[in-house]
Amino acid sequence: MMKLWRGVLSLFLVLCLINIVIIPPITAFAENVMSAEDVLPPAAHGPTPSAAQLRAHKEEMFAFIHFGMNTFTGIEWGSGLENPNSFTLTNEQLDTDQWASMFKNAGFGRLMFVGKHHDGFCNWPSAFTEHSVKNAPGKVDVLGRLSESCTKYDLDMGLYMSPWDVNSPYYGDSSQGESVAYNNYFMNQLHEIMGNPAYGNNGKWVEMWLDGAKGSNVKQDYWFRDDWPIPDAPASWESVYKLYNPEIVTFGSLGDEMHWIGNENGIAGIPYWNRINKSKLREDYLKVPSVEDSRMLHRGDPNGVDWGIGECDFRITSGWFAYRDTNLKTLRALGDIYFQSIGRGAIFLMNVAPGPNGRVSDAQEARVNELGVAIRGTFKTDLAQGATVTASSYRNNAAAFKPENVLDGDYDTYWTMDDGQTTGTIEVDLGGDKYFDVVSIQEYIPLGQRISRYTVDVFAGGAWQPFGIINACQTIGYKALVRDFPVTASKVRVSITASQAVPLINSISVYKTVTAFELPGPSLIMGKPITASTTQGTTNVASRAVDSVLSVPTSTTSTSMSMTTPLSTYWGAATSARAATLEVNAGEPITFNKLWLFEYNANRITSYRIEYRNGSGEEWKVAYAAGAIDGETLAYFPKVTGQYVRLNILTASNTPNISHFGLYYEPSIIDLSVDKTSSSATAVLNYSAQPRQTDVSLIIAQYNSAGKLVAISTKSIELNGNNNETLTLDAVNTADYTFKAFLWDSAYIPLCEAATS
Ligand code: FUL
Repeated sequence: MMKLWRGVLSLFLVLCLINIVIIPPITAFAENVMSAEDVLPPAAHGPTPSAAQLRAHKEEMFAFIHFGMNTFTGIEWGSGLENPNSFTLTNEQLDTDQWASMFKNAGFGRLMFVGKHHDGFCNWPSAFTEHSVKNAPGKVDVLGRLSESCTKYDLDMGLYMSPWDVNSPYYGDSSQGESVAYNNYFMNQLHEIMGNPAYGNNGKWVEMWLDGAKGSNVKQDYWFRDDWPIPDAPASWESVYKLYNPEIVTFGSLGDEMHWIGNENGIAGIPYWNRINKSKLREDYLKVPSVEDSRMLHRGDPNGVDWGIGECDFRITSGWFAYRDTNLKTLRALGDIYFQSIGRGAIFLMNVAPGPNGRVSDAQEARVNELGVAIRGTFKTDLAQGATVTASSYRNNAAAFKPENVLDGDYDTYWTMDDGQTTGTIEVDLGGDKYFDVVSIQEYIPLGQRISRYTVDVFAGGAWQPFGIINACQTIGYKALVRDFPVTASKVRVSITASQAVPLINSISVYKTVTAFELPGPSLIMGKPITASTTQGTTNVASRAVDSVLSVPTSTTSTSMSMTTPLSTYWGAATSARAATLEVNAGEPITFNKLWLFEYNANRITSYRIEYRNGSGEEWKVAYAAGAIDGETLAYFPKVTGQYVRLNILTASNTPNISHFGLYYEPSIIDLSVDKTSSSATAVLNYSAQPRQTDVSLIIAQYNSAGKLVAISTKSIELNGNNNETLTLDAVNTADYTFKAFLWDSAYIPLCEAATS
């Protein structure tokens, strides 16, 4: 909490503001017919994860670090001809503690580090090549230093080694037959790393990451695994890394324990099965990989005979290496990836790229920290705790398989039914209205993945209503995070409608996301008549600014691998314009207190206002005013009502364009007011509707007539019911001073603000 406070305060200053079982009737009298020991668990169905795979599932968040020669030369794929002198890093500069602690604090369990990339330059002093840090001026053993830090912060380590090596003279050299030379070189390097206790977390590695990229027209066989692709090869890479780490898993695109997800956008398919067919992928690899194979990697295979885990890799910026520290993904974009990877039963694998100074840039580090705060904030309070659970039936009425097991926090206890029963419902009574937008469900995969269709409903406003627009409720697997717009409901029901064998569910939880992860809901001005003061051409017309529901569900039937990009259409002003208005007639007065804006090209608009009025001849009133949009802005303000609303873009550094202009009303928001007396000022916060499970900070600040901050007072609050809060600040002087009150959520997103006039 202290940390949060410090964060809030510093950000503030920087910004310069400034068990009761309800047994269903059929089973009500049947408890104890058989004791737990008499009733056997269901037999495993299909493939099951190994212990090492289960460990990977449970870690959920993996980090990637690309750092190497490319960091210094500013390219993505090096030529292998680079001079080691270009690698100017010094031991003093390198801050691997920053890398490791940043990821650990944000909740990552594993860090994948690039030992060597396609250019072959080794991040450790390899005895087998001259193309390594040993010949760079600083002679920094980056791998060694990172290993120390991962050991210190206890972060599991995975080793990325590019099979494709454009520097090595052995690569493609078949003079000894079967490309022996390169395979020996690669294995020597693996011995060098894996056999050295100075490398790895406490000398151990949990994953070997073998990148599938290979240049065209290169002929080089890889002795990947004992049984594949050359079963009678004299040795295999696998035999080396397993020698030192028997539990290690392999990442590859060829039906390995861990596999590529089929894109580099961090997104698993719908449905997504943790089942694949190794033999099919391997067979095709030797021919031409087919679209079918990519689809198998993206969605798994419901009939797959091997357990496989997709890693959804993506970059936090636009490059794998640091040369482009641009297009830093917004917190919301990271949240969407989180829900489309972990929320579909796959792994979130995010790359961060430290710069040539050996540090992750402040901007990237701040974003990783925010991500950690947002995830912790979202999953901190399970609203299903203390709920009562009932199910349509449970296995032989044995307590060992009772519905309450889904709430007990024990991974290895689950609710299941009798063998052969492939449909059924489980209902969680939250004991009163709760406000939430995520239902998390886990299938007990140690006995195999089974469920292929289900629905989630919530009891809201006296009726059952469908819930879950994003995950389309097909598979569950390790975890399904079913999302929808925030709802107030008292019960959650999961109905399994199709399953390959009797379903097993070990957890159901209910959460309210922090603001930064919320789905915005349909905007009040979506599809309404809109006019722009200026438009570029006939395509990027004003209506495109109000045409999207954000994060619309992906089609469940499409065979396309690409994701919908709901923000890909936009309104654009005429090229020379640096100011513009977008005016909407909502048809009737609308009340709104929340704004969501996305620029199509980030960082162009430098100041704007949201204005409203009721009659077309009335003066415009300001609902909200701000500076740069910074790509995306989510803002809350005291509610206003008007039939006409407009986005008034006052200044821009380049042609403004907007891909989403949305206005919303959120009843749980908060009325914030601030009043001053002769010696103090008081901020009063009222929140009278649904509870929001969000840690927030109430802040009151005093400014002198020059706008300089002279006093500040803060209070940490949990918004968890109908309530109000008061915060008083002893004023420095109240004559011509102004006061502002702010409410910020735990990810430092401003929820609302009020000012004395
Ligand atoms: C790709 C490589 O070509 C990229 O440079 C990066 O390493 C990524 C993780 O895998 O195949």
